[in-house]
Amino acid sequence: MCGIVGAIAERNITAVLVEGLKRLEYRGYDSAGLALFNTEGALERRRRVGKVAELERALAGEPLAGRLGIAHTRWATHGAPSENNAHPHFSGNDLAVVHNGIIENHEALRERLKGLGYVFSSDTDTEVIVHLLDHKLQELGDLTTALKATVAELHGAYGLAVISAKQPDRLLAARSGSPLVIGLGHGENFLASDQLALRQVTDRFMYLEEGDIAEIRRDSVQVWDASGRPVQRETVQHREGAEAADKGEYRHFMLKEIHEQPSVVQRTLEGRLGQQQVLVDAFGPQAAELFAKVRNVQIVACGTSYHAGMVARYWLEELAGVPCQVEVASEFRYRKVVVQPDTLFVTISQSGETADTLAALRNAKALGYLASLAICNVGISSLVRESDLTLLTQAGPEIGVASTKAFTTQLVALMLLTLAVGRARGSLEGAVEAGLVEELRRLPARLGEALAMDRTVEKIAELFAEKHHTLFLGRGAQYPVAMEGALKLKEISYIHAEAYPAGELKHGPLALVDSDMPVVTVAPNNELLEKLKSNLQEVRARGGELVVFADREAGLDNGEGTHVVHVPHIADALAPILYTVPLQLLSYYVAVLKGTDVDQPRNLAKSVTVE
Ligand code: HGA
Repeated sequence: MCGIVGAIAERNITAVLVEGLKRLEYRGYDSAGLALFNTEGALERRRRVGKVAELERALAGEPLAGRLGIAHTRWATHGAPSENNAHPHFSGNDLAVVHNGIIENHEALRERLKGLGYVFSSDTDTEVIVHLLDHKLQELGDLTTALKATVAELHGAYGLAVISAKQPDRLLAARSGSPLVIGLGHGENFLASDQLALRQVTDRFMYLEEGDIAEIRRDSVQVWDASGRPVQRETVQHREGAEAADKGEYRHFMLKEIHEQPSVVQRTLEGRLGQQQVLVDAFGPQAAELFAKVRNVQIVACGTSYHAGMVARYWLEELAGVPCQVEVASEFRYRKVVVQPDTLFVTISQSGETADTLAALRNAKALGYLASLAICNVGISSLVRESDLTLLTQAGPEIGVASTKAFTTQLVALMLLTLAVGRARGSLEGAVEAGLVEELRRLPARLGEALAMDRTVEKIAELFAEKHHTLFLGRGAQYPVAMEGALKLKEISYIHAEAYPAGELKHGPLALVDSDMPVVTVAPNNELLEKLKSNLQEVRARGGELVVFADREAGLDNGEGTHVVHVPHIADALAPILYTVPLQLLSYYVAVLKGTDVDQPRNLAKSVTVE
């Protein structure tokens, strides 16, 4: 979602800010802007609706130079995506703020500030922050002290960056509910909402924690914690992953990330498999003891991660014999929940900053769960920090807004969880675990074979380019895979797509099937195949065009209106992971044919850090 970049240096930092914004572009946004303390000693800003390229064009026409500045990409929550609403927001001519998040008491603050004579020039919640800060600054005289007093009055979530022409020796930051990281340089320092934005200038980072306020100068950084005490935050050095913001030989990040799946799945398995069993300690030192007590599992997640959780429900009940419930976080967090004794609370999120999932975890803490486990792709995220146990997926930064490699690595992590819980409870036979461990070792190679279907799927995609609707069918653990397939197609090709458990077809959706509604089915070679074959007949009988992804041994072949794509053979339990790949490729190629913005689909954003 929104991105923040800031810098204080001895050189002109305009290019650093613009490059930082570009590196955050993948998160999705509607406008961008920056403000600099210019060479004449005044604050100046440029803002544009649309892509960072628009802002760059504006800067090319009217250049801006300075050694202290803040920049922002906005994904509107309060007020339309317009130039007036784009950040940075100013109070007078000498104070500027950029903000990620939502200020919940903005209406009350706005009324109060209007009463004090402030005139608002935007519809955003953010503008109350800058005027309140100005008011405090006039009262208290020092910018850092004024920021501390300001945040004490804000309700909601924020990551803030602040500069003032009155005290141009510092860049200030405040974090509550929205991540911020300081990038450490030599004689210069930086700030961003994601370290990716700063990989061009440093590999040393200091992550701010909830409630922290930071005063960043050219050659020093001072942090205060939520209680106002000065604290030292650890400096971490990241050596790998600088290349992640680069598409390499691929046309889109999404295609690159689809093709990375064999290697990131391999990385997710590394260090977690023994000879014949999953290494439970991978989940944390107390995991073995806790897992032995688990009598229920509650999974909470959003979007693609929710689909991963739905697959895990089939695995946990079938293989580990544990009752499992799965719910979307935005529902769970506002519902009165009855907690069964000894329930493990599992959250799944790529970024670990998903607002609804984080809120659900925070609520769950008071409800008496046995323990919380986060399955997450970002080790330094809030979700990880606030959970008792963690299993990190090793997908690396995911830039395409439509999640691909994060999903398959989440599935791998959830299979590891299933096996670990099953063994700890004594409900999974050693031989079954050993067999699946062996299959997991082979999984990266199988995924590589599935990627070799690339060209075949590209051809099949032509069937969809002119269609307006698509139905996805699956049975058992392939039903959530069908849901994920439908979500991908919706997200990037804007074709209306729905997923149904195949057995539900005749209870309603069959009425919609005609030549404008192709039907996509995932049909591995398991005991549900015969039933699925009858469902397919039902579609053919109504003139619907069928695309079936099936095991070679499934006994399904091409026919009139039926296109069968053979998927490499795999053990049933792992089929959901493998069958995801051709569905990702399908949505990708349909989107390419339709000419949509594959990596940054309209209206969507990566890492949904607002409610
Ligand atoms: N509420 C602010 C910032 C929005 C945001 O953080 N989006 O991710 C606005 O609407 O400008």
